[in-house]
Amino acid sequence: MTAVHLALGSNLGDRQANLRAALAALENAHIHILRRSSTWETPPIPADQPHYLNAAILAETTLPPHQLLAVLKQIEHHLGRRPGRRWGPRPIDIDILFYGDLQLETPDLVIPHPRIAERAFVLAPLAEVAQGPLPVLGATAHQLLTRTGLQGARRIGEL
Ligand code: A4P
Ligand code: MG
Repeated sequence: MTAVHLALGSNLGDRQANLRAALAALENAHIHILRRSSTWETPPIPADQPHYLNAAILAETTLPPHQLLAVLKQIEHHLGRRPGRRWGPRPIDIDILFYGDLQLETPDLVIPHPRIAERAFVLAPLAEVAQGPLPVLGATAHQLLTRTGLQGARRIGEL
């Protein structure tokens, strides 16, 4: 079993329902959720799209990294995501933030996720499920969040 941190985002349709459906689908795919963050509402980057709901989870899985990515893409497709522009609006996005303390750079999978340290929409929920120093990065999510500021992210309730 490997401990993995995943980030979830939704800015189309019933955003909270999309996040919850993703959690149920993860459990069905043998990705066992150990901790879940609150739901956060966050301003979109880039700005020309609806606001996001974001969340983060700590889970454990026996799936190797690329199989985990394949399962996440299947779940995204199942929940209605279709290919669109990069960083464009989507009913669900599920990213691998960390996979144990693995460092990986392949054309289709980079771990840790490259943009964690600069994004409050990732760090604010992550800080709720990852208390200690983050794998590879060394700092805690809370410390990184102190540097970025909340960037307009606000906790809106339970996931
Ligand atoms: N990929 C590489 N590494 C990873 C990883 N660690 N986890 C590849 C997941 N995927 C990874 O992703 C594009 C490709 O990245 C995948 O095919 C996979 O092979 P995608 O989900 O299809 O497209 P994307 O999400 O638009 O691209 P990307 O680069 O993952 O974007 P980000 O950085 O995730 O940004 N604003 C707010 N407020 N909240 C958000 O959640 N999300 C984004 C997406 C932009 N702005 C946002 C939010
Ligand atoms: Mg993504």
